[in-house]
Amino acid sequence: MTTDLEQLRSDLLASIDAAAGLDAVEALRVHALGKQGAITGLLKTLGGMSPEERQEQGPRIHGLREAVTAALAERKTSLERLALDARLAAETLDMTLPVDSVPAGSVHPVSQVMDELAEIFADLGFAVATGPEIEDDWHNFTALNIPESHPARAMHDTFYFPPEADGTQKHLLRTHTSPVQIRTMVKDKPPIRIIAPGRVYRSDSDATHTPMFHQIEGLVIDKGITLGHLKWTLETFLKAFFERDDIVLRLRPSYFPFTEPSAEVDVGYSVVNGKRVIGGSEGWMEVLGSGMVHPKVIAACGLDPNEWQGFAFGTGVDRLAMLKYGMDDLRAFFDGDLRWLRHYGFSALDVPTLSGGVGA
Ligand code: 2NL
Repeated sequence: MTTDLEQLRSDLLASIDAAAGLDAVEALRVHALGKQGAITGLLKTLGGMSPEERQEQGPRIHGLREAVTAALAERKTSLERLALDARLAAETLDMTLPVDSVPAGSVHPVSQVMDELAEIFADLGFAVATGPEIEDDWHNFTALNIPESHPARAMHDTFYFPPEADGTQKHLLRTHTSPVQIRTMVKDKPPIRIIAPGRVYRSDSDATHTPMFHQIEGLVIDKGITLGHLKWTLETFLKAFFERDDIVLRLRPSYFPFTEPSAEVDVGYSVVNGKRVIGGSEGWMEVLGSGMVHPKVIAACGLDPNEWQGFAFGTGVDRLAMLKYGMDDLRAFFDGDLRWLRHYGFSALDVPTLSGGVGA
């Protein structure tokens, strides 16, 4: 009996120790401690023993049951820990994997160009300003010296929201980013140097117009600002953006309600493989609108036009992207076609810098 118990104990403990999985541990528990189990069987024999025998065998059989129970629990815990370790190891992410070697999204050319513009103008001391896309009549038109009768205010150009319950304030989708500059002039003390890039909306849709497009405007307000500052700024910007030194500018008199005098900015282009590229002097292409900020606009923002002057300019970001990266269909910009995005998109790591070439 003694050797049988010792044998059973060492067999069971060895099997438990060698159990390969939780299923094997459970099978051993049933085998030893289940209804038909070996130890359960031994416990049942206690009832038929003489008191002396029971006094001797009882503690030994109970001791065996406790040892086996403890060994099962210990093996179970260690197997669970091994399983967790294996899972943690399997689910590890290798943070050192190069991002551009796996299939990933791309940066839209409009976003890339916006980043390039922010980088170039930051170097010239301009901050990026943003504002709401849902504007009111005053910030979008009135403060910019655009009269009630101006065609830009017509329903067919501007997306208006239904009137308020009291019939007053007309909300609209901003038709340009100028209201961002108005808000900055109202809020901040000059000197001001900002660019305002963002989405703008006009009720227009054909091969060359989309109802939503992207604009960037720039504004400088300071003392003693002249057209010379405007021309130098635009020339420096265009050279950095198109990454060429042979950029020539022509300022042509024009009209905007919010600038006086106003000038359209033409840039010299050349023809390469049948396509127009910026730079050289084979012809002129209109690229920006600009001018000296109208005194009425400065006054509308609560500043004294005799003390503060400035220049402003504006252009289409989508068009700048097309000119620089050679796309010829504006509508493709907003189709979300994956083949187009893969072809014209930029890597997330391709961050524009002045030293690396903004369009590197
Ligand atoms: C264009 C022309 C322009 C401005 C935008 C501006 C803004 C304020 C005051 C005065 Cl707050 N001017 N912006 C000035 C001249 C031209 O944009 O062709 N845009 C696409």
